[in-house]
Amino acid sequence: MKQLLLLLYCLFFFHAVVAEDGSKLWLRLPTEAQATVKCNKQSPTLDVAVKELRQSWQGVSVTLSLQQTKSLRALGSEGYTIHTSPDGQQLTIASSGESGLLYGAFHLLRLQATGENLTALHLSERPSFDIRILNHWDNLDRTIERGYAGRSLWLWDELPATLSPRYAAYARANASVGINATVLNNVNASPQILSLDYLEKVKALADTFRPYCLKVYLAINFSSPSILGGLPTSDPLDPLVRKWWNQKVNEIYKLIPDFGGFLVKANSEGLPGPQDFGRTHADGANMLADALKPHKGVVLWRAFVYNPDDEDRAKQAYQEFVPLDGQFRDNVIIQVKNGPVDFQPREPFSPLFGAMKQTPVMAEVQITQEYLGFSNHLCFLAPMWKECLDSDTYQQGEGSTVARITDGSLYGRRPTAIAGVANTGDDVNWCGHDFAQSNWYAFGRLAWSHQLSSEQIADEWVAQTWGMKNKALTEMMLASREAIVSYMMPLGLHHLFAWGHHYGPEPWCDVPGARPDWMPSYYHKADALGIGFNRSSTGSNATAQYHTPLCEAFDNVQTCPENLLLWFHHVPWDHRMKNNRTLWDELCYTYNKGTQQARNFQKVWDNLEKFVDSQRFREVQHRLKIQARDAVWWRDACLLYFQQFSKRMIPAELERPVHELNDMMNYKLPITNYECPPYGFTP
Ligand code: GCV
Repeated sequence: MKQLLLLLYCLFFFHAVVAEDGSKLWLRLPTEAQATVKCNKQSPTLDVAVKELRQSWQGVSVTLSLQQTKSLRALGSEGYTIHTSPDGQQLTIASSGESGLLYGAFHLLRLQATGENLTALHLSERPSFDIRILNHWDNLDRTIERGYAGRSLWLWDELPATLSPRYAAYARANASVGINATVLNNVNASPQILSLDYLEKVKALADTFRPYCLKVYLAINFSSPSILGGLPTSDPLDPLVRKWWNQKVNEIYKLIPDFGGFLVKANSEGLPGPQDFGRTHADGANMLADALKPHKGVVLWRAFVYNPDDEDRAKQAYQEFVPLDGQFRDNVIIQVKNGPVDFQPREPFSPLFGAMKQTPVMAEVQITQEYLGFSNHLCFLAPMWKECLDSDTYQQGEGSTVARITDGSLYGRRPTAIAGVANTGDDVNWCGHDFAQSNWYAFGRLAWSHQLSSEQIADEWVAQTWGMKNKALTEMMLASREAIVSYMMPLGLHHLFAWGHHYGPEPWCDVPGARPDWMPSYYHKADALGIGFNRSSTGSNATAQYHTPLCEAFDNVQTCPENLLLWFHHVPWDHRMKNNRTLWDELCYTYNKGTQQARNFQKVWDNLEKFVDSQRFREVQHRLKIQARDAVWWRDACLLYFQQFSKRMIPAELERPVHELNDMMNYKLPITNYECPPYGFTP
C-alpha cells in the first residue's frame, strides 16, 4: 500500500513538473469546463472559438453572435462587444466578423484567468492597428538570425506532408493576444522561399493558421527574378521583371488566396535592391505593390538603410526616404525601426515617423533581445515600446504621437500596421527565458491596444503565467528595461556591444578593416575631453530632423533629456548633471545602480519560491544569476575602459570593479550562429 502511495505521489509529482515546463505560455487554462456555448454559424474559426470556451469557460452560458448591425460594423470585422444579460444568466459576444468572435472568446478567457469581476460585463473593443505582424528572422536551414530560443519552429524538410502540432499551438497563442499576421522567413531572404517547392510548404502553414485568423506574409529577396527566374536583370522598371513578379504573385494567390503580402529589406547591409539598377526605393516598392494590388496584398518596405561612408548613420533613413514621400502606391507601408540606429537599449524615436506626410509608416520593434542580453536577461519590453509609441513628434503640433501617426488617427491613412521581430524558437518554452514570453504577449496586447499601460499588461501576464497577482513581480518587470539601460548603456550611450553577436560589452572593439559604423568608438567617441556623439547643430545636426520644439530641446545640452544626453552631445567629463554630480560620477552611479537592480531581481524571485512550480522557478533563478553576473561585467568593462579617458576616480562610496580591464579585453565569447550563451564573462 505504502509503495502504491509512493508511486502515485511520484506520478503526481512528475506530472506537475512536466506540466509546468513553460510550453503552455500564458494559456494555462482549465480544459474540462464543459461550458454551454452557442453560435449561430459554423466555420473553422467559429469552431475554434466555441471549443476554446466550451473547454475552459467556467461561467454562465455564452452566445457567439455574428451580426451585421451598424454599431458592430463600426468596430470592424475584428472588433467585438461582450455583454451580460440583465438577469446575469447569459453572456453574448457579438461581432460583424468571425475573427472578432474569436478575439472576444479569448478576451473572456483572459478576464477569467486574471481574476476579474465577471458579473456584469459591458465591453466594446477594436484593434489599434489593422496589421499586427510578427517578423520571423528564420532561415530556411532552421537557424534563426538573432534567435535565442533554439531552432526555427518551421520544419521545412517535413512540410507540407507533416504538420507539427506546434503550428496550431503557435497560431492559437497569437490569436489569444490578437496577432493576425506573420512573416515566416528572415528579411535577409533566400530567393528559394518563392520556389514552388517552398510555396507548397508555406501553403500548408497558411492552411493551419487560417482558422486562427493568422495571415501569412513572406520576406522576399529583390534579386529573385534573376536568381530564381534566370532573368538577366531584376530592374524594377524592366517589363520582363515586372511580368515575372506578376506571375509569381498569381502563383502564390492560387495556393494561398488570403496571402498578406511581401516584407522587403532592400539596399541594406549588402542585400540587393532597386538602387543596384539606378532606381529608387519607390520604384522597387511600387513594382511589387502593383503585382499585389489585384489580390489586396500589401508591401511592407523597410527603411532600415545606411551606408558606411556617410557622416552619421542615425540620419540616413530620413535622408533617403523623405524625398520619396508621396511617390509610393497606396498599398505600400514604410516599416521603420523604433529608433534611428538599431534597436539599442535606448534610442530617441526615429525622426522618420514625424517626417513622412503622405506615406503610411509603421513601427518595427524587436521582441527578440539582440541588444538586451538575449534570452538570459529578464527585460520586459512594453515600457520601451510605449516610450516610442507615446513620443510626440509634433508633426501637426502637440499630440502628434508616433502611435497616432501609425494608427491612422492623425491622418486616417490605411492600412495601419505594427511589426515585432519574433523571439520564438523550438525550445520547449518557446522563448528561452520564461519571462521572454511576456514580450511576445506584450507585443500582441499593445498591437491590439496601444493605450494599455505597461503595468496592466505585466499584471495580466503574471496572473496568467504564474497563477498569482504579485506586486513585487510586476514591479521587477516594469523596472527591468531601465535597469538594463543602466548597467549597459546609460545616459544615451549606444552600440557598445561585442563584435558580431552583440551579447557582452566591447567599448574598445576595433576590428581592422571593418565598417566604421559597426564599431563602438564610432558611437561613444570617448576622448580626454568627454564622451558622446555630437548630433547637435555644431555636429552632425541630426537634431534638425526633429520638429520644433524637440529639435531645439535636443540641440541644447542644458535642455536635452539626460537619458539621451550622450546620444545627441559630446559632453565634458565634468559637465554638471541636474543632480549636481559630474557626468563621470553620474555614469559611475548609474552603472552601479543597474548592477544593484539586477541583484535585487534575484531576491524578488527567491522570495517567490513557494508560489512557483519548481522547474520554472529553477530555470528563471539560473538565468537571473547570469544576468546579475553579466551586469557586473558590463559595469566593470565600461567604467574601466572609459576611465582611461576620463582619468577620474570611481566615487569612493561605490563598489570597486572586480574584473581586470585586460582580461575582459582579451576575452571572446565563443558564440556561433547567434545561440544564447550559457554564461557570460568568467575570468
Ligand atoms: C536581419 C541588425 C541585426 C541584423 C538584422 C538587421 C536588420 O543589423 O544585427 O541581424 O538582419 O539589423 O534589421 O535587417
